[in-house]
Amino acid sequence: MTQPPSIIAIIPVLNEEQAIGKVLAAIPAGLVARVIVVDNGSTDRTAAVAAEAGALVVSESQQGYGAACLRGMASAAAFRPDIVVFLDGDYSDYPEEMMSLIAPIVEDGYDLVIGSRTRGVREPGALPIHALIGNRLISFAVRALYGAEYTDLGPFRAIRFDKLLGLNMQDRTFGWTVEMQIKAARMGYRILEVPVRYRRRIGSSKISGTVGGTVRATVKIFAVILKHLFTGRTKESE
Ligand SMILES: Nc1nc2c(ncn2[C@@H]2O[C@H](COP(=O)(O)OP(=O)(O)OP(=O)(O)O)[C@@H](O)[C@H]2O)c(=O)[nH]1
Ligand SMILES: [Mg+2]
Repeated sequence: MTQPPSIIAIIPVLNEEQAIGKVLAAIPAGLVARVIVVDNGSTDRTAAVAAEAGALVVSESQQGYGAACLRGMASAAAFRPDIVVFLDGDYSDYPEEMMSLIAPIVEDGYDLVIGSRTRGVREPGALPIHALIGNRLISFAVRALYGAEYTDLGPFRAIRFDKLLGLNMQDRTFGWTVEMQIKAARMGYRILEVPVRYRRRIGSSKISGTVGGTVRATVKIFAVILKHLFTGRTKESE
């Protein structure tokens, strides 16, 4: 890895005009070469606020968390980064903790570092009980099926860019995070979880704040887990 490493942050956003400015302001100065904000069809001033704060704003018209992350990856490629960091644009993550995700890659040779909200301190209500239960069930299933010791599917994560490309990411919705974790485990990547803090989002909740949204996301994630289990078996038996 070149010294110092080139780091790009990718933030998918859908109507986060109240939050995105605070997220961008909290990213440690000088740590990242560029912040890419992927506007996923916002109808508010999200894109303008992000551009005013100095981010590179790109747009992805097809909605979905994974679609936005894939667009961010495609834009990041032009910068030939060593490492990319993903985080949410709703101010739930603490961008000032970014170095704790990057340091294990730079100093200790990890490929993927995931910020675990269950290992970290959460503001009451930031991860409602149904979201915690969904998260537990998923982590348990991934451990049972793939042997990977994950405790969370948190959005705040850093990964070597070459290793990310090697995963051939496909999921265009909320299966994106678990897809990355399953594939990284299967590829034998060096993976680390570090505790991160998590607070209540700014703006209205779209997924985990509602039981219906959480159930839909959990079902989707289980579908991804099973799909990869089946695909892996097929490949192994070829
Ligand atoms: N829900 C949703 N979020 C998107 C989409 N595209 C990008 N995002 C952004 O992805 C990040 C994660 O989405 P959130 O809605 O915060 O999902 P969550 O944290 O599970 O749930 P809540 O914070 O309760 O809404 C946020 O920065 C969103 O603005 C999309 O199509 N749907
Ligand atoms: Mg959120």
